[in-house]
Amino acid sequence: MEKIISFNKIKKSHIAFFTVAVVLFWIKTYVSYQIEFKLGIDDSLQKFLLAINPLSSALLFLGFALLSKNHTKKWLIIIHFLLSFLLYSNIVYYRYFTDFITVPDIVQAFSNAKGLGSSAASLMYATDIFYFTDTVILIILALTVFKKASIMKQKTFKLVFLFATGVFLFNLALAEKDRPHLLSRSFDRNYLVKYLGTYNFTILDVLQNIKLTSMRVMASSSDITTVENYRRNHYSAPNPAYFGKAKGMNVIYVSLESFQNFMIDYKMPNGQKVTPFLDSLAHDGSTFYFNNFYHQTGQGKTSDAEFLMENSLYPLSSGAAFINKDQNTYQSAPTILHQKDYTTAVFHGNYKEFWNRNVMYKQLGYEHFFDAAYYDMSKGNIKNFGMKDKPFFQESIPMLEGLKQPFYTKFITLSNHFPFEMDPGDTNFAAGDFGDAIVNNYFQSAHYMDQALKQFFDSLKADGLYDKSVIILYGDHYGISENHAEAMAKVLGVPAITPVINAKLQQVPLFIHVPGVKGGIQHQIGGEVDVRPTLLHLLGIDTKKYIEFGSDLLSPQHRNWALFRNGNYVSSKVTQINGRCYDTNTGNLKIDQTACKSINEQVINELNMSDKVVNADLLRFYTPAGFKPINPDDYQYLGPNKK
Ligand code: GP9
Ligand code: MN
Repeated sequence: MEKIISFNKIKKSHIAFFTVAVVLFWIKTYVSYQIEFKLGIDDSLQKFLLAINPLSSALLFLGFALLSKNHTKKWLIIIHFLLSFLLYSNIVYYRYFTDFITVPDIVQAFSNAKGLGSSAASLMYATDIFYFTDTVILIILALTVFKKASIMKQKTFKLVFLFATGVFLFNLALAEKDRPHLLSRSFDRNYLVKYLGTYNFTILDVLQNIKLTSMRVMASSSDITTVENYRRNHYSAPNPAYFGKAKGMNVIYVSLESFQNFMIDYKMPNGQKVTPFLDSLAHDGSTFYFNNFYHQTGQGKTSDAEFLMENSLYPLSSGAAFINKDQNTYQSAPTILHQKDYTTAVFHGNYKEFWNRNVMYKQLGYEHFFDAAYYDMSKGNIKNFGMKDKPFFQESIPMLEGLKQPFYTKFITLSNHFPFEMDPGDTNFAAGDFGDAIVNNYFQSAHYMDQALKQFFDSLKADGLYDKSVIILYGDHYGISENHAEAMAKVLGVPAITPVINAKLQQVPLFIHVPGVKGGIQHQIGGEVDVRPTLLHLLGIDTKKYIEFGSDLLSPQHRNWALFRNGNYVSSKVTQINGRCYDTNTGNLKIDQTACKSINEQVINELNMSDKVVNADLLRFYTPAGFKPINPDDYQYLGPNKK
């Protein structure tokens, strides 16, 4: 009898309904942490933090529903759904990017809406319905068991809120203890989520964005002085053997979509080479092939690689500079060369709004942007985001030939893009057999891209441009994310992907061909930020007066390490990953963990300096001697029919 009475009481209590909502949400979030995200949980404190952080968020956010006296249930369900939606969006995003969504990403999603559909769909599974079942359960409970739940007192809300804040502060204190400066040095989103949870991470991210906006407003011309001094002390003087060897030549950049360095010289189990053309460049002796070269991109992917190569500045720690910093002042390579009478142009078989390129390219000083409007985008020619590489190069050649020389141009390929699918008839190269469809496809699409590149080079040789142009090919970023570690271990023939192997998988190939200059395989360690000084020095332009962060790869003073956007780094001796120090060659943890300290300090300093320049738009206070500040309105990308 007593039991029935108390159950009747519970049915009428909003706080009981609230508790059910919190518990369901807590369990779901915790389960998602276990199955969807690879957060690298190392010890029992971290396990504990991971278990309580979804509780503190559930209490806090769902607690707001208790503010509404008359519609508590309705608000609980709405907030529950919105949080579930945020969680699920993060899950889908993580499956591809191994990263979490940030505020700038949401802005990006709107600007990149075209073409994202098929990518996103291939990351969603029928079983994902699980992430919304608890919301459905809540709706059913609200209409049945808790139909008559009565109004709750304000006092209860205050208590819940106090309790939630208490749990959160406890969570934060433990996290700070385990990982000091967690909030102040938020380079790595993985950490923030591991310690504070996905929802609190989103709140932090919103605050961070407000901070960044105010940084620009507060900055003054004196801030650039520190950067100038830093720059002066970190300049790698050009190598006299190469300085000016490409003076007056054309420049042709090719961005190789998602192309990783392990593919060079890779042979399928049947002995077939995947990229025979690129392999031949690596060994022809007249092309520089950098085989210890790393991508340094963040969430801006292809556009971050462009940003690094063109400005020698690091991309943003969150979001894409192409979208969030499109009004900054830049002194980019195309602008520098345009002021030396180069024609500047980009070729890309996708719509010009993608990655906000149509706005950003004006800031970077590009005169021409040959986007989708210039290509035959009919069905057979496109896949994924846009043009297939073969028709793309074929149709580009006459447009390239039409440019006044010397020119500085960039070609952005697309076929080797996630999920790496090919249309029937586009390749006869057999897919891999590594037990993972994405990884298997990767070999086919890379092979197709390789053939397209060969065809492009053949055309350049036929029309004589090959002998008058510096050609730079680079992989923009990884193609196969950490989520495919099992298959990648098979691909590489190793028992497992260790942290150091994973770091080395961030290597992308870099090729530089300079007519008349002997090349060869180059082992020095570098990253995308280093390409601009390397190129400008080859073209005979000293970079001393420019604010840039790269170190000329061919300079005898080259620093020989590469940092990643999250603060990890690789040097010839040590590799630092998430605060741990490894031996680069053996892959083992160093017994002496302080061995990583000295380069780590340089890395932190370097990222801080670059972030200052980009976040506070400091180049607006600095004009290199002889450089004319650009006016973006000088450029208009109106399409082939309007001039
Ligand atoms: C789209 C292309 C691909 O235009 O640059 O972008 P990604 O997804 O690799 O950043
Ligand atoms: Mn890309």
